[in-house]
Amino acid sequence: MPCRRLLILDDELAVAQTIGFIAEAAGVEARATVQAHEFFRELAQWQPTHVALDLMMPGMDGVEVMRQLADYGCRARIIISSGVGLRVLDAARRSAAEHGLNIAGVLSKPFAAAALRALLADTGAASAAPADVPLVAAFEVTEAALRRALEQREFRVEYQPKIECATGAVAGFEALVRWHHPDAGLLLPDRFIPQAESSGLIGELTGQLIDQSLKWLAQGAAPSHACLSLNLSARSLGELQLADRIFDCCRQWAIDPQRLILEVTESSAMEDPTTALDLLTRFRMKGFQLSLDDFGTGYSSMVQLVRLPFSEMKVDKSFVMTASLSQESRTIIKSIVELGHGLGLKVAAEGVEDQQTLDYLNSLGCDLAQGYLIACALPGDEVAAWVAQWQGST
Ligand code: G
Ligand code: G
Ligand code: MN
Repeated sequence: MPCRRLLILDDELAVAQTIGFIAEAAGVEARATVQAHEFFRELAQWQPTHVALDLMMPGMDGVEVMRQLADYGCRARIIISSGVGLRVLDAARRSAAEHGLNIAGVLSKPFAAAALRALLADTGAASAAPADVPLVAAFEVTEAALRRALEQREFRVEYQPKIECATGAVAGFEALVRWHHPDAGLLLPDRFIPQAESSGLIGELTGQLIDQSLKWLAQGAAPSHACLSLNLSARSLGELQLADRIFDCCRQWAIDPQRLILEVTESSAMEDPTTALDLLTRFRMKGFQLSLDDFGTGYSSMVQLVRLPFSEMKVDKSFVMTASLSQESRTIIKSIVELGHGLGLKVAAEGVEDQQTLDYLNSLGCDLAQGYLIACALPGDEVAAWVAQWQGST
């Protein structure tokens, strides 16, 4: 049997893990997710041959997830599971099949391990789309493809909230780019930023994203004091006009430059510290804030770091995501918070996935937090509703 990969979406982690164990015991690789955001990320990156989807999830609509799967042209074999009655499951199966999805069958909860094994063993040989066909055809990110996408304005910014640890108040949003490709579906930045950099198109891409996100900020979906963080590529740090360009854009939309935080990574700031110092100084002189992203993963000289005019430091998510499990990660976070505060910087932690970690960060005096516990990156037109709901619950 060809290599089978099962991706599970079930809002109950224990159920998702149980399905995963049964699959693995049957020789199928499995990954469990509990949120649609995680699920679609894995879908794009891991390209499962099979998908197990819970239909009834509070706060998330399994039918909507199926519609999106159809939009992506998902070719994986889909197993629909749920505690609802068989008739509802069957209606869902028919609707999914009408959307062109490749349905392996339905699994009514509670289910027997054997029923799941039978559905996994069925690779749909009779169907037009064999299970080992990857979900998204290998899509090559070429310079021409990037140029076309820039012309067609296929790059869309999403916004991930950032809160104050101590009060839970919304402090700002990080702009994260996504590429909505008409055939390949949703592409995440790791798939195309390196190519945009090497083909010399990163400047134009950054320009479009700045226009888009500043316009969004000016429209007022975010609270009026909220900051907007923008990621700058290492390549952009050699472009001395960038500061003027962003400044002009602020003027166009009547945005106070102090509301913008420009994020650069530790390694890119250290690549050419002299040029970086020039550009970063110009940014600060124009009133922008500067953040040192992914801190703790690069190899920077402490001296260079102190010389560069940062206002914030972001603890890399690899430490934060593992804080509740690893004493080592907690020790690293504690040292970074102390270092940042010692240098007079605000410290933000990204990758906060559980309450225990947020409590720990708060006990250290860490200023800001960002992560799936709070929210994932949201489309611009969903932010106002998220803010209202967040403010109502804190
Ligand atoms: O959510 P996520 O997969 O979006 O982001 C992955 C990486 O892509 C992060 O390291 C982030 O810094 C980078 N990234 C996201 N948006 C942008 C952008 O607009 N410009 C640049 N240069 N990098 C970005
Ligand atoms: O710019 P930077 O490398 O810091 O980009 C942040 C990245 O982290 C993005 O890819 C974003 O989607 C991702 N991210 C944000 N919050 C979390 C989280 O809580 N857990 C995980 N695993 N990733 C996160
Ligand atoms: Mn970032």
